Amino acid sequence: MKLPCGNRTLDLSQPVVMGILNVTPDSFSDGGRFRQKDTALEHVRQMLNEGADIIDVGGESTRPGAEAVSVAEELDRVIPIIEAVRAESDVPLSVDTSKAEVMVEAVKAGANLINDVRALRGKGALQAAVELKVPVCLMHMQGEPRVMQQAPAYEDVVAEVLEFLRARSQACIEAGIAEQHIVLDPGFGFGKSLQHNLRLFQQLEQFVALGFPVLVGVSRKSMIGTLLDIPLEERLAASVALAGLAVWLGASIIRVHDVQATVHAVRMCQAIKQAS
Ligand code: PT1
Repeated sequence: MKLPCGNRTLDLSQPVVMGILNVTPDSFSDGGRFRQKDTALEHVRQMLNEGADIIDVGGESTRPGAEAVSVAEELDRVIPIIEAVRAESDVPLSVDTSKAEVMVEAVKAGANLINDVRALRGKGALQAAVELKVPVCLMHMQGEPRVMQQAPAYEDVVAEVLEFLRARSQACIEAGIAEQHIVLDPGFGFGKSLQHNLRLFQQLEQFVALGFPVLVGVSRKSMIGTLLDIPLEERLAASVALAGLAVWLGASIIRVHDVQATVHAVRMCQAIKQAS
């Protein structure tokens, strides 16, 4: 499978690593926007050196408890960074947003893929994505980040998330998005208990069987923290193990903080998977 990305194409016949670039303000630093841009560019260069195939730029935190941000604030965070990365590299860039305005401006600034944790259900988002003609990642989330972990509930989490993604991909195709432009994501940690997340991961092959490339994002998430009772800084080994397992189960895009370790794990697992 190939995802067209501007001048380039992202070849998904082998799994690829997506490096996370958060451009949400860090309450512990007050570097200002200029230093933030420098820091972001440095981080992108490092991830590219470590073998990232695509960089995901996000200006809205969607971790549990996070508050919504305004369109103006999100544009302000994300657009200058996309422009700056694009000025020095033709790396495939995705924009992690649910807002139509941000999608439009981000693609104008050089983004190649829309990564939407709300699966284009936001106001104007589906129409914007249709008109922009770029690939989209549709993710499942129950509720909204601020409250999604309060009481996640399903009768059958696998069946419900599968049905949601099947319905959303169908709606996108009917609205005019090309079938070859769709990526699906079960949305680990988004309105899911530990047991829900474990079950979804165990059944990842059912998501792969829907016929679209599957993105998996579990890097440093609380499903690891809760199961192992360890803080964020100690979740590298488990994150890398899950990346390898995701590849084994057929995932195409692995979204991570720790690019180098993940690239090594992904390559080894893929080599074993394909050995003849
Ligand atoms: C993801 C993802 C994302 N995750 C896609 N985009 C985040 N396509 C942002 C926790 O439980 O998995 N797929 N964009 C980050 N969101 C979270 C959610 C971070 C849960 C942490 C947790 O710790």
